[in-house]
Amino acid sequence: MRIVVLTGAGISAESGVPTFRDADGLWEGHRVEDVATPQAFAWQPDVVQAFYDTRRAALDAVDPNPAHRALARLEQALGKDLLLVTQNIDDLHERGGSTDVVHMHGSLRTALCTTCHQRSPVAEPLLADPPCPRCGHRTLRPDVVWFGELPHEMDRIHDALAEATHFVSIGTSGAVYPAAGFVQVARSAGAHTLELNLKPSEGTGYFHEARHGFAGELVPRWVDELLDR
Ligand code: BV8
Repeated sequence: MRIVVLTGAGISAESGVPTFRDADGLWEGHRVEDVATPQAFAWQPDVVQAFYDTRRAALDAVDPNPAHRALARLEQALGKDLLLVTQNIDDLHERGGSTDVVHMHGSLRTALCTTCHQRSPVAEPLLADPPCPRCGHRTLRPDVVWFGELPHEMDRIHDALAEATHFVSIGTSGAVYPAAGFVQVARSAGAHTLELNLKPSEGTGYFHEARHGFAGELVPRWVDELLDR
């Protein structure tokens, strides 16, 4: 078995991290283009920095849930035969025990310097405009992939999709590309495709199998099944 797992905001919902599109979702208070685009950062950097500072601070008040921990168990069992790809910028996979997580849309825990292009752990809110610990310039931005920017590690992801025997999508609405297109890539490479989501996603029709419910229940049950088998 060579498995690629893709996760979205839904896997962190039961931990208390708001999703994007559900009611009271992140996008409720903000228009995507006002906070998650390079244009927005150029136009109103303080609003954008505050948006991500708030989400970063909120991470200290939440914990991983049984779905995160079940995927860490799966990594233990499968090692390199599992590639865990997340669209999430929270650190709950790592705090749940996963050690090799591809953050294709970036992370809240690091900052990116637009002068020296190096990453560094975030030590204080970026709204305070702290100097880059590497080059000293006060040009740090959130280390997230905004709309119109290329996601990270796309080659590694596509190589794994081409080899996969199983592709599993957890807690994502399938509304944002290129992540929303992975199921088709995996399926055309011969993988069995499974959706674990609260309700049918926009791409639910592309999956061989779909189980709908809470990730905190569906994911541990699926991992147990797989490991028993
Ligand atoms: C790019 C980081 C090109 C920031 C994010 C093809 C067609 C159409 C449009 C495009 C296309 N290709 C590209 C585009 C444009 C765009 C796009 O897809 N637009 C959409 C809106 C149509 N894509 C891009 O711009 C991408 N970049 O294409 O670059 C390029 C090429 C070469 C060179 C340069 C550039 C970049 C996209 C990444 C943007 N950044 N995040 C931040 O976090 O603030 S996207 C962000 O939104 C998330 O990371 C995630 O990807 C997406 C949110 O989706 P989900 O995670 O799925 O969350 P959502 O709330 O929507 O759904 C939650 C689901 O969970 C629901 O289904 C719900 O039912 C379920 N659920 C809830 N609770 C539970 C649950 N399930 C289980 N248990 C529960 N308890």
